[in-house]
Amino acid sequence: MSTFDLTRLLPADHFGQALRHDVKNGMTAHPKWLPPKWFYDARGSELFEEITRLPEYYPTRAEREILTSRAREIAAITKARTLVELGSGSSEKTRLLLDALSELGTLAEYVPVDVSESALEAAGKSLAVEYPRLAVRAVVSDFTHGLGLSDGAGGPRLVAFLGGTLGNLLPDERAAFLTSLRAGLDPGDFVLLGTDLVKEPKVLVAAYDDAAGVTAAFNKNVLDVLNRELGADFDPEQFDHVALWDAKQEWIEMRLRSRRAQTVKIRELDLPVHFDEGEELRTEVSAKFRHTRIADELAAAGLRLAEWWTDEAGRFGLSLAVPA
Ligand code: SAH
Ligand code: AVI
Repeated sequence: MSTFDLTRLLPADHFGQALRHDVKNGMTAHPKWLPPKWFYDARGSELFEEITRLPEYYPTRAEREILTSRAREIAAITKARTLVELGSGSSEKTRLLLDALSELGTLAEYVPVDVSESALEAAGKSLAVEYPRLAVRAVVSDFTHGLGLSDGAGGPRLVAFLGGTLGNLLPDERAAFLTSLRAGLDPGDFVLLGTDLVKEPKVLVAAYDDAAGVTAAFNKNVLDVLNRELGADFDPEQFDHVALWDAKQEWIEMRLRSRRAQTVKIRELDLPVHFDEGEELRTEVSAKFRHTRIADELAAAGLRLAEWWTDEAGRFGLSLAVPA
């Protein structure tokens, strides 16, 4: 019998208040910035799915390649009864894990966790039909605000964090996130972490500045979110999409560059925001990793890297970690 339910973990007004706080904080900072989680309204989630199919955006294909060849091995090692997935989005690649764990016969529950309720609804409903013996218990939450990892159907639990989304956290957020993830684990649980790897800047920049302009639309969509949710009057046409490689930090930065001097009003915050001509608003960092840095950051959070796989071309890494 298939089950799908959806729980909102945070209080009803959480996201509204958090958006107000982040926008006030980021728009009055120098340089201006916004956290990338605000990309993902229903349209942003759809645009991200479109990005995953672009010829330039290799991470999804590379991670799928690894999961295709390793899912059975991951199932055999973890024997997971509960699969929790953070930032699950469409759960598209996750099906490889669900298939392998179902085939092994250990899996009872899948817990996708995401800020995007529309993505959870769409994915959860089809998964419940595709996997009739699985309980799908979606959770709308922000994984940077405490994980509240439920026991689900019980251990062992496999907590998957795929797609390279860890790289969208700033270094201090990343350390806090990994520490809180570790604190929520029991002995015998596992973490499966997907991370994009450092490579030629030309390849990286193209992945974030595609010829068809889908990433530009994804980037500008955050302005539509602010217009709708906070009564702002951004004209997305007056901003250019920028993607650049920061070789020192080893991350891609996405920015929106003001085409002219302009003052935008954010009505609900009673906040005028002035942009000089050419001034940039940082909307995302996407850190790229090396094997050693992943092992070190996991170790600093009390996690031991147990297995490490890459795709054939060495573009993307998948780590299996355990409590140290
Ligand atoms: N895991 C999928 C989707 C990656 S896109 C894949 O590999 O293709 C990133 C996902 O993380 C989006 O669905 C977005 O809504 C979600 N997300 C981003 N920040 C989040 C946060 N702070 N808390 C919970 N989910 C978040
Ligand atoms: C979700 N995350 C890992 C994506 C990335 O590649 O950093 C988001 C994205 N931003 C632009 N394109 C895709």
